[in-house]
Amino acid sequence: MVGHLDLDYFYAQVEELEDPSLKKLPVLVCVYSGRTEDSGVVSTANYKARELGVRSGIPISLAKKRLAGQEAAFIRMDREKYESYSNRVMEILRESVDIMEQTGIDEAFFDITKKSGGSFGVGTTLASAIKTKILEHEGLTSSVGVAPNKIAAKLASDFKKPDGLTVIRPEELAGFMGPMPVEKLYGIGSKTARALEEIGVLTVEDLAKKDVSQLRDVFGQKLAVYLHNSASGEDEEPVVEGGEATQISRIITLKHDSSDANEIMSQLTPAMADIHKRVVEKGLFFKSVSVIGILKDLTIRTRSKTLETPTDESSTLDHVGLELLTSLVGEFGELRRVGARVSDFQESKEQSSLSEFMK
Ligand code: DCP
Ligand code: MG
Ligand code: MG
Repeated sequence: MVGHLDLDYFYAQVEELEDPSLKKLPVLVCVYSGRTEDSGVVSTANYKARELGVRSGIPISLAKKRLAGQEAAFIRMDREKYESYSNRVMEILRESVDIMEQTGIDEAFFDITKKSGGSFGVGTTLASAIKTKILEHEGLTSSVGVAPNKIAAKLASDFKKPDGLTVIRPEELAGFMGPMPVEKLYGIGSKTARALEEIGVLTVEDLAKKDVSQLRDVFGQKLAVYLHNSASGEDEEPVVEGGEATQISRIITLKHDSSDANEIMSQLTPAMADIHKRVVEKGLFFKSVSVIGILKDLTIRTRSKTLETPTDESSTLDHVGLELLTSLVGEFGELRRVGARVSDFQESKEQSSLSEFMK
């Protein structure tokens, strides 16, 4: 049983959360390129803005045109802020499921086959509890799909947005996927969609009716098999722990609840060494360090620090870790569980400002 979770209008929702007065307005989170006052693109927009024709990827100048005469909020993108919300959300998800694979800043696949015991009823309850936990702890709404495989789970999370929960049982798979336009299938871009249209394929059902030999001439064997299988709801792709590394973290349960930073640190050190090993294996340099504390009432508290320059040194991880941990227990007292996380990766110490901007 596979789930897919995607946060709703993510960057804009974070901005609304931090300033609720924005909720009544169209909100646009923008990446300003700095050339002229309006040059740059809209990174995302809240649903009010979308109703007025503003969406991710359009130029800010076009968005201004579409919103002419309206009061609207144009906000500069603050990726670090969204990343810290994202990390906490992903931590909640990771703790609630069997396996979790993050695939973007606001989305992840998860496997709950064991946790649900294979029952879609239990799966529905689990998915709903995850949504509630994210809302209660981070104030964010998300949309979740649960299905027998990844392709269908992703379609399901997208099916009802915002704040949706769509569960597709195996016997509902064909009926759910069939009427969807083929572009909705993962990996089918506009070019493939056009080629499919030329052979009379518009919907997933049309595609499922073609057999591999009919598709092979146009797409080659490999893509033909993929297209046929995904349209038929056959997808055995497993959910793989980790996924795109936007962060590396470990959480441990303390031998007993403690507010003594040095004592907690001695238990956290092996987990930090493991994080460091994974960083070095992947050839990454991190710019942010966080310490996560889970209190006795199971609330999660985090302290993060952004470094001046990216590093892969374990000594930095250790001393920043201790500093953050000291501040965390100073404010919240006894911890039950504790974790560390590095994030904001760069592949080398000196990354050009251009590639930084493109990121
Ligand atoms: N994003 C971006 N540029 C894009 C698309 C997305 O910068 N062209 C960023 C901003 C989004 C975030 O990634 O908030 C997540 O992307 P989604 O596609 O999940 O879009 P949203 O979360 O904004 O909206 P939705 O409610 O449709 O998920
Ligand atoms: Mg989203
Ligand atoms: Mg997304």
